Amino acid sequence: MSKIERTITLTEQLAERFAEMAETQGVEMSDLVNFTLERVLEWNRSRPAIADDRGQRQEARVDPRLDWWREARFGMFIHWGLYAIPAGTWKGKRIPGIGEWIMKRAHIPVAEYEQLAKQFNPVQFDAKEWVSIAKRAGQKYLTITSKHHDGFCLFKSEYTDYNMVDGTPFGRDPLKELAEECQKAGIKLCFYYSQTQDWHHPDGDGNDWDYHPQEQEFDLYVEHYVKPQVRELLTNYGPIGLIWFDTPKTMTEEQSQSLLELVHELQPDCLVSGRVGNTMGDYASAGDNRIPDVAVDLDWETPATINDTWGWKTYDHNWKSTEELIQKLVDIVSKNGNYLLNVGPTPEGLIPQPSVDRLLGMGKWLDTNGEAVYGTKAGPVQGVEWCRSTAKENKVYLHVFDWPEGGTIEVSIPGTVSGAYLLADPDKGALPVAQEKDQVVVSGPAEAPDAVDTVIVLTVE
Ligand code: FHN
Repeated sequence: MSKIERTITLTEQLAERFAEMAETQGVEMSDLVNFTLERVLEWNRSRPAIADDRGQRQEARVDPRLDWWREARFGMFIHWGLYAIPAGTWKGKRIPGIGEWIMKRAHIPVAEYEQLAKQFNPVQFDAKEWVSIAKRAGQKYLTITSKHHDGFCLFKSEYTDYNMVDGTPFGRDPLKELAEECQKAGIKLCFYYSQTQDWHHPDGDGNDWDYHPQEQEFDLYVEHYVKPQVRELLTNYGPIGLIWFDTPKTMTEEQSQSLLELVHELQPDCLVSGRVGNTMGDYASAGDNRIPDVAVDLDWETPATINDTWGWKTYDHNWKSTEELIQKLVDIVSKNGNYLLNVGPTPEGLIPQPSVDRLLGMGKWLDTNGEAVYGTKAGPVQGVEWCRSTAKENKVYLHVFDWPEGGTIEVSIPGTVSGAYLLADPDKGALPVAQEKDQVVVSGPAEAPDAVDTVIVLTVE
C-alpha cells in the first residue's frame, strides 16, 4: 500500500471512529473534530520549529544565489484569493480556522465554491499601493499566492480558466501589475504556489468531498498541471526571487527534486522554499508563526500572520501590536532567519488598515534601526531574555528589549570592544564602555531611549 493509500485508509478509520464516539457520547461530531484539531495543533507547536523535511539542502548553505535574501531579512507575504469573499463565513455560519481554508473546513463543493470567481471584482486593487506599503514597511521581497490550496489562480494560465483573467469580471492579471511595480520599486517579486493541495483539480490533493482520493492520479497532476503552471510563472513575469511551495505532504523525493530542477532550469537564480519537501529547499522553512528557541545555522524563514489568519476574515481582530512584531522580527534575525509577514487583502483589493498601520510602524522603526537588521547574522549574545544581538562586519548590535534600571547594560562578548553608541543617535556619541575579559559593561542613558528595542552598536576588534 502506498503512503497516500495508507493515509486515506487511516483518515477513513478516524472519521468512522469520530462518528461512533460522537454518537455514543451524544456530542456534536463537528465539536469533537474542532477540539481534536486544537489538540493536534498544540502538539504541533511542541515539535521542532523547523521540520527536517522542510530544511535546507547542504549545497545551498554557502550558495551566493541566496545573498539578496540573506540581506533582505524581511518580506511581505500576501494571501489573496476567492476565500477573501466569504471571509470566514459560509451561508451565515462562521467557519472556524484560517480564512483561506474555508472551502475545506466547510466542505464546500467545487461547483459551489467556484461560483465565487464570478463575484471577484477587486476594483480597488492597486499594485503600486501594495508595493509602496511593502517598501515603506522596510520589506525587501513580496511573496504572493499565485495559487493556493483552493486551486484558484491569480494569474492568467493556459491550463485552466479558473483564473483571475479568464474567470472573473475583473479580467486583469494582478501578478503582471505587481511584477511591474516591484521592478520599479526594487522589490523582489516571489510566488507562493500550492504544489500538492489543490481542492479544485480532480487529481490534486485534499478534496475528498468531491473526489475519490483512491481514484486520483497525483503524479499526472504534478506533471501535466503543476509543472506547466510553474513554467508559466517563471516565463511570463520577469525575474522571480523565489517560488514558495507549501505543504509538501505526499511529495516523493523524485517529485521534489524535479520541481527544484525545473525552477532552476527556467530561472537559475530563483530560490525554492523548504516546503518543496524532502529537504531540498534552497532555504529552510520554519512552521507557521514558529520561531526557534536558539540560533539556527541554516538559512531559514518564518512565515507569520499579523492576526490569526492568512486569508482575510472579517471577524479576526486579534492583531499583534507593532511593538510585538518589531521584536519578533529582531528575534528571528538574531537567530539567522528571515521574517515573512502576511497580509490578507479584502475582496475589494485593499490591504486591511490594521495591517497597514502596523507595517508602517515597523518601517518607521527600521528607518532608524535597519542597519542592525538588514544583512546581519546572529550576534554573539544569545539566550538572554531582555536582549537580542545581531552582527555584521566588525559591529555587534545589541537590541535591548527591556532597558535595565539605571541604564547599565552588561553582556558577555568575545573580542575587544573598542566603542559603543546608540544607533538612533545621529552623532554616534560615544557611550562609556568597560570590559573585563568577555564581560562588557556599557553605561547608557538612565531611561530607555526606545521602549520597544534600543539598539546599541558595539565596534569589535
Ligand atoms: O495550509 C497553508 C496555509 O493556508 C498558509 O498558506 C500557510 C502559510 O505558511 N501554509 C500552509 C500551512 O502551513
